[in-house]
Amino acid sequence: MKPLAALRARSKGPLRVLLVQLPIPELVFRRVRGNELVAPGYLKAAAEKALGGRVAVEILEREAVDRLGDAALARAIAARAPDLVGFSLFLWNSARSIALASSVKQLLPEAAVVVGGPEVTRDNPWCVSAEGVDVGVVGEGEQTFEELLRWCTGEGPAELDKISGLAIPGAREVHYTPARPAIDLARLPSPYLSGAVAVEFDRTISVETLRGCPFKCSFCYYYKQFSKVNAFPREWLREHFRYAREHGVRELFFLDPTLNARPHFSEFLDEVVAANQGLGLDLHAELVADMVDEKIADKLERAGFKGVECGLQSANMTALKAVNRMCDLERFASGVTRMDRRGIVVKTDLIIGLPEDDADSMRRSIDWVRTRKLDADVQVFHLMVLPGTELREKADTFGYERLRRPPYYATRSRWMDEPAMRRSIEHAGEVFELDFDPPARPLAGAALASGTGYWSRATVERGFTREQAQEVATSAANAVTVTVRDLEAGRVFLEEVARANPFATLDVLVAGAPSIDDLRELKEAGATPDAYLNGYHRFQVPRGSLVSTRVSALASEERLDLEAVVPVIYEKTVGSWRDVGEHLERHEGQAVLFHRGPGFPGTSEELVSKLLARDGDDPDALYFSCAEDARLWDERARQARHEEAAPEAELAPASVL
Ligand code: B12
Ligand code: SF4
Repeated sequence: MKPLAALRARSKGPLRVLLVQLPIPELVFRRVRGNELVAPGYLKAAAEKALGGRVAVEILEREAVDRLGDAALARAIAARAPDLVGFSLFLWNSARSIALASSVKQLLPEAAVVVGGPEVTRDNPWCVSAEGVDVGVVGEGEQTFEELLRWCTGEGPAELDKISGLAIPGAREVHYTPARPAIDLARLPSPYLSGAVAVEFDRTISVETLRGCPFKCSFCYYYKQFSKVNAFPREWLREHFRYAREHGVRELFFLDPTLNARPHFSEFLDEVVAANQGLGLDLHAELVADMVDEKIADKLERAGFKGVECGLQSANMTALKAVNRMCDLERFASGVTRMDRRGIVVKTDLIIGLPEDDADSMRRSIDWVRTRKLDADVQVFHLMVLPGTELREKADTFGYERLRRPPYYATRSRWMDEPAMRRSIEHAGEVFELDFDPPARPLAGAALASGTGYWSRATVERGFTREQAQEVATSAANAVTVTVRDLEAGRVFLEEVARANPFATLDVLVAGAPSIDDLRELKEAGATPDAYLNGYHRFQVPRGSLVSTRVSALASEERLDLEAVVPVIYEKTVGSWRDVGEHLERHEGQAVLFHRGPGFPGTSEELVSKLLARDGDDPDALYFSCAEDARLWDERARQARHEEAAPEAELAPASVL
């Protein structure tokens, strides 16, 4: 019997449900920001409200989803012995989640797997037809999920396909049941107020006040996901601010597609001003800048908005018209400037590759944003032909060649080929003096955290066997730093880590005196070509480069030959102040790593102060193997420059392996 049907036939105890939402992958192990478990929170709260004790819904905690590698995650899921596992699929996690579903089934063959989220659409059947998936939920999920769970507990219609909003995999194709109409948001319990999710370390909450969007930009899925624009009840806003006050929240993100696409926005802002009075939350939202006049800008400031995102996408009106996007360029610029003057940081978005945009018009758009000073914070995206969008339906008319799997990039249009797209991104980088999504530096410094059941950092010495590697590989984190001190043992180790964790990112530091071929071989051994970052960074790296496995060299002698190919970090064990000075002098302008020798006389405070006086202008160039040195360096050198903390400073140090 298939798992779903078997669930319906079972009789005893509550149905155990586990919800899993994997984060946006990172190149190095760090505290993940932004993986707010809002969707699982809604689903849990709605299911428990409707089914009471007949279901027990658990959300796999951030400590697990944000950190574990593929093998450890499969075990963590199986250990909870759920009857049903629900995955939230976004383009950054869909391939990984689906592979994970299949691994979970091997450990737990009776468990049923349900997928939902913006990847599950009628034109994107691959994520439902994949092995390991039993059923998909299309669009707004709460009501459909509730009915599906009822079905699993033996209630409701005998046939599954009587439930609206499902994608049911068949032998040949996926069968879609009728679309689910918009649900009554007044009945919906909140993920936060219900206690389904808690405030995390970043003290942020994400709140919707509207679902859907009245605009219909053809590249966007926001307005297609929810069948109409639907508002949450008025008290919802005040209740969430009250919750924020009681739970020490510092920042609130509105998830509404377009916060000001509503009648009476000015009155809505009055309510926000009142709710945030005396609380002082930093607020963030997406807005249409054209609709921000002086009065609205004043109210945004008074309400506590610190950051807003405004999509310009292109300054070429023909391109905007081709994607049904309305914009008045002058009003857009005035709106952004008004907010900017009030200290609200405006993120202006541009998209490269829209229909009717060629290299010249893209160049003009970029230059326009620059000359109008709309680039205080700018994001340049590459066009994604997203599932469920009108643009995908019309893709052939526009001559799009595109990736059929995430991130669904357009690689050619009638107006631009791939080299032209790459040049546009380069041009944007030059004009805005930005490196978009720069990779985090290698974690060559202090030892990293190991949590219960996983490791994120390992040093492989001679004598480490394949059997040992196989055992260790199953508890790797989702991003690991491996220092290789023996080439053969390192190769075997990396092979096993990559095999057990095909979506992991591996940062490999090779010590000794490797040749370029050795480095190549290690990169191949640790390759995880299916990892999302390889697709995501496609336009920033040479064609075919593997981003998810990075190899750097740890050298004690000058290696100019390697410097042309990989990052090189010069390491030295220092026993005196003189050693420190010599190491810096010898490697001026290069990255250096200090190991504290046993007799080194200085405290962390002294070492960091001296180095700051000397080399404080490039915090990224200095690494420390002593955790306290690294922490202090980070605190002083970066904070002096108002920079975000380096990833290694964010997690408590502990040794591993
Ligand atoms: C917050 C947000 C982010 C956050 C991260 C969110 C996170 N969880 O980590 C940030 C700001 C980091 C982000 C970044 C990006 N985002 Co974004 N983001 C959103 C946003 C605004 C809200 C997501 C959300 O929580 N919604 C609220 C919940 C309730 O809705 P939901 O998640 O869809 O869940 C409902 C259903 O889908 C369903 N459901 C969901 N999961 C499950 C699971 C089961 C089992 C079931 C039954 C049902 C179900 O039920 C839920 C309740 O109704 C959405 C737009 C939107 N309004 O949804 C875009 C959206 C998710 N982002 C999108 C995109 C494209 C991006 C970027 C790739 C943009 C870019 N070009 O760089 C980047 C990612 C960068 C990268 N490195 O890849 C797309 C994703 C499309 C897709 N196919 O996945 C969306 C849909 C917007 C769009 N353009 O149409 N994003
Ligand atoms: S791009 Fe923005 S304005 Fe356009 S449909 Fe999507 S959410 Fe609405």
